[in-house]
Amino acid sequence: MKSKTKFSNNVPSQWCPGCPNHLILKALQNGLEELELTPQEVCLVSGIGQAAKLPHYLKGNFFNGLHGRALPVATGIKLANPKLKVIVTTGDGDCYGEGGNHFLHTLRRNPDITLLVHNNSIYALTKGQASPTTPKGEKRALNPRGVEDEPLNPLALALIQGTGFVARCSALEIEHLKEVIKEAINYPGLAYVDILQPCISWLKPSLETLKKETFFLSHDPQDFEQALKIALDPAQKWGLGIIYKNPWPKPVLGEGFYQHFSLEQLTHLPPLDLTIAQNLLKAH
Ligand SMILES: Cc1ncc(C[n+]2csc(CCOP(=O)(O)OP(=O)(O)O)c2C)c(N)n1
Ligand code: SF4
Ligand SMILES: [Mg+2]
Repeated sequence: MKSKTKFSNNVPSQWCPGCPNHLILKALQNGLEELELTPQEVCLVSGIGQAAKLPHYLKGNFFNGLHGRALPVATGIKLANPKLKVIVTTGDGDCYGEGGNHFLHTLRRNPDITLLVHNNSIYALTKGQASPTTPKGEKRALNPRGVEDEPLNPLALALIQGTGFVARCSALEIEHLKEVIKEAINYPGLAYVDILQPCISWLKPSLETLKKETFFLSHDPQDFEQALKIALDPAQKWGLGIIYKNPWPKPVLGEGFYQHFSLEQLTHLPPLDLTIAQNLLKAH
């Protein structure tokens, strides 16, 4: 794994030394380089949180917006310029909590973007409060008697919403992570990767737990029923790999628009919409 790529920049990192977010960044930079992409062809989109800082440290286009709002922005960017590789980097709080509504609707809309969730099961930036993926019973400063809610199962949710590419990776398995990221970027449609990312300051889960418990899955990722079983089975919660990859990708958001309308047909639209439509057709 190269430490310097054409996606490296010199922005000083605000992450704790030793945070596995550094490994996710490295896997992404190397993956993009191996795909022979240029910084001009990539657009990173994020909200707020430690995970959401990743676009600051990668050379390329980026949009750093409001907490939880990365997915609708990324969808808009992809529709406006379908040639860009659009990648969202977000945390479990940002994506499943504050942005839960956007997560749900992006899953069913199927824009052709890549979604990387740094899942440390806490709100790390704001000092370790419980997030939607914090295990039940876990004691936190604001939950001194333990979290009462059942954790969200975002992988199962993504599967039942018809997401074509669903994977679980570990930030500590950096080569594997890089390969899955490359496959996700090349997948036509929403490709979603939940990345187990221990936070070494607030310790969820510990590095040792992650190293000890994770294993590589060996099922057929084209088998939807098997994929759903894995996502629902607590005994498989440390299983890493592509859980599901639909070999018959669904149409992506916007595809119908580009395929079924000509510029002539669009001349009946009101002036503002016509300008947007012309730009879209030119970009495609
Ligand atoms: C609307 C809004 N609510 C709350 C916050 C405070 N806030 C900033 S980051 C964050 C949690 C981020 O958690 P996560 O997405 O899991 O990222 P991590 O820091 O764990 O990588 C919160 C609650 C905010 N900035 N904006
Ligand atoms: S607080 Fe946790 S997630 Fe944030 S940079 Fe430090 S180790 Fe990483
Ligand atoms: Mg988090």
